[in-house]
Amino acid sequence: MRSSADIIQAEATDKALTMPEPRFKMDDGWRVFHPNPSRPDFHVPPGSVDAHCHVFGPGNSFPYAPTRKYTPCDAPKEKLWQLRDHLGFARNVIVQASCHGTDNAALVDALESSEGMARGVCVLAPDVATEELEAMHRAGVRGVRFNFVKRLVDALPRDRLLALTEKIAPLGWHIVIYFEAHDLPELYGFFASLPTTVIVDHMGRPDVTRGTDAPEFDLFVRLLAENENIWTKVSCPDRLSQTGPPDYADVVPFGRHLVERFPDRVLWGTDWPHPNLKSHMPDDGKLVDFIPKIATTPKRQQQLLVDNPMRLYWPEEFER
Ligand code: 0GY
Repeated sequence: MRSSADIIQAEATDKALTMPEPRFKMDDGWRVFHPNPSRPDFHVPPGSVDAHCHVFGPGNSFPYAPTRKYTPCDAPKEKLWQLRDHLGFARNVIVQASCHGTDNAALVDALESSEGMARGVCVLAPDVATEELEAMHRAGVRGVRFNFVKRLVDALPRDRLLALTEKIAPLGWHIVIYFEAHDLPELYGFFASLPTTVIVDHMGRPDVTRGTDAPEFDLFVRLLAENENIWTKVSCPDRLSQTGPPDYADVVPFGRHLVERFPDRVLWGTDWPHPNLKSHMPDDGKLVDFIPKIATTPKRQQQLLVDNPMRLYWPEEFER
């Protein structure tokens, strides 16, 4: 007869066999996404799109890039689909995060298992082959991200970025740009020269303590006013706010200003699983409750959450 010690040992062995050791350990102090987000009070319109979110790994199947500047917790596609359903969204746009470098395998895997309900934005190496781009297009990739945030990446030189712009042209992809407000003066001319639709992440990351009439935000608004091909995501109050959750009150004037001024060039996303947040981990339900504060009428909400992202990512299904 087996003793209880033997049984415990056998169970431990079974567990070790079924649950391989994680190959990657998340960074010390890494904040894991909210385990149990609230159900939002705000009901998003039918067909809404979460137009900025990520998948991370799992690292054992989709290793994190050797060049990464952080190692996150795993945030697999199944969790993302659960969150989508819980919040009342229908679709996702998944953006390749810097921890996966230019290996878009986790992104493509998520797109392929989404039954057409997710599109993607990838990150490319300068020498990417045309066949690779075409395969990503078939999987649902519709854009490339140029990241200028120095703590996340060493940005490619501009001539390389322009060469990539030419490579994606035959596919009709757009460009997503991520930068911090203090770098905009230097990057302004480059952004204005991009020939595709261009989408700026997280409102160009304003310093919200400086108010909407500060010169930095003014410059950002000018970028959109002068370039009709440039859009922005009115996302990440959790990343920008100093007053904090659950209201993120200091971010409201920025989001509202952009939604009112450029109603057909704004997108919204959760930014799940919220990489690199230091102050707190947002409750995704409360982030959804932020939406009606910046898009204050049903018409604006429909544009922000359905019409604009559908026009860009699912034009074949958009019939307005
Ligand atoms: C950030 C936010 C993000 C990180 C990344 O590529 C990335 O690692 O995108 C984000 O997407 O919001 O500032 O760390």
